[in-house]
Amino acid sequence: MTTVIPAPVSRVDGGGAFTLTSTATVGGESAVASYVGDVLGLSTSDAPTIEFALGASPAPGGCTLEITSTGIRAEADTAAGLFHAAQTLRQLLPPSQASGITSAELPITRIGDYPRFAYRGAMLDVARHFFGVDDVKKYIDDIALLKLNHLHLHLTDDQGWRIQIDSWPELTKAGATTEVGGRGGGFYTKEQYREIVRYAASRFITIVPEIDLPGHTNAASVAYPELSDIPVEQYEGIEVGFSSLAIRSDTTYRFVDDVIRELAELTPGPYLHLGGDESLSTTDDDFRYFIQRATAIAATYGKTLIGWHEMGRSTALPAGTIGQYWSFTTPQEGAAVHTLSFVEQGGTIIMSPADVTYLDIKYDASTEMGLAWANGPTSIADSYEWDPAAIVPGIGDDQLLGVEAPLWSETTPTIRDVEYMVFPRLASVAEIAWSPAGPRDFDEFSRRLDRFVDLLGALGINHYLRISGT
Ligand code: TNX
Repeated sequence: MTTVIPAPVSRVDGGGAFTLTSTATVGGESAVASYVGDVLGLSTSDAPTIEFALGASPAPGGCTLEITSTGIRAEADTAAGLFHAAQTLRQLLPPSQASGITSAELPITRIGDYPRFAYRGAMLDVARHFFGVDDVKKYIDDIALLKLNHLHLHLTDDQGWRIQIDSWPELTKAGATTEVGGRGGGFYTKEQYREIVRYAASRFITIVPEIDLPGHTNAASVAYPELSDIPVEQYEGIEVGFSSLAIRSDTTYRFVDDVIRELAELTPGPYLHLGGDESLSTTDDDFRYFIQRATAIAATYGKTLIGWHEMGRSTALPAGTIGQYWSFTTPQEGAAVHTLSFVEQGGTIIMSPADVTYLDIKYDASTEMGLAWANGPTSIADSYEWDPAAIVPGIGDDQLLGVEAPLWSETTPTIRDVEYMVFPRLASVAEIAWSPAGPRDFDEFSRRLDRFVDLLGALGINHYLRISGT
């Protein structure tokens, strides 16, 4: 019996229990030991009860967690692996002990674990509604529980531009004061953005920034009308696909160059996301011209580029550009071909099928927030019963970098609203990203989910109601 999400690769229980008390100590790898000490309210020591030891991993990115009658020992070849073992430990504790140990019984057990995919992500849309630094930090803490290791920030869209760019200062003036529903918007200064990146790194999470181009650019054109061929106005609605840049203007490429250069400087991680989705007001010729020119500029800043799958319409992508698939578990027109195009150009794929991973889709017809377009509603069972390697013929585990669950924020003005739509559904996607390939037993999963929901409650993470039991 395992209570952990994502399900570990192997678990062997020894029978009996180990009791952890408030006098227990934590030690070993210092970043992880002090994190666990903070979370569980325990002090650190050189002869600890809970030891995080750098050593061997069962497989890349993996860890071992052993609970014996005398103590707890995690071993991994990276600090990230130890951090993920710490998340397993947090989930094994009774939820009442999750933010401070008084006395907790733990099963004697040995868990050997490693991820199926290297990239396990969540996306937060901070453009349709803006979320401040503290909200994003809370979200980072939330998703770390599930061993996710990437947070994609959708930083720009028609409704707002959210990141300071020194060479184009109007972007965060006229371009940032709007959001859906008209509550005022906002943006991150460079220092605030760096703080988010640092905080994420302390949770072994890489920030993946997205500047969505050439569609989804109304806010940029409000700030700099010369970026658009047509006059634009501030926009606080939720339609998609109406905006585009001035594709044949050199000013547009000076803008792309400046923005990407400044963003690359803020980004220690390997990836920059350039969007490319739903450019419905850009002709096919213009789209290919733009993608070729913009990605060539972006590639000069030394990062691996990511694009939504439509970017695969271009056959001139920089080598290794990653495609993010957002069509359905049964691909819609063109989606499979565009996705395969990235692989043909030396890239890999991140799977975000909208009908199972979009966290802004309603859970059921009675969910007050959320959209319903992607074959919605999307129940927790729907989000659990699919396989990323069985969607696009020719895209199997070897072509997949990983899996990501996006939260688009048109209907979620606050981070509590975001949490409600995300939890517990993100647990399904996290298990698909981490645990070995199916078959998946939803009844068994939902028993683990009950306990996970109790943990969410204990940690003050807002969530949709439990789905089984009482
Ligand atoms: C589609 S799928 C979008 C977003 C919307 C979302 C709403 C994709 C890459 N783009 O612009 O916010 O649907 O669910």
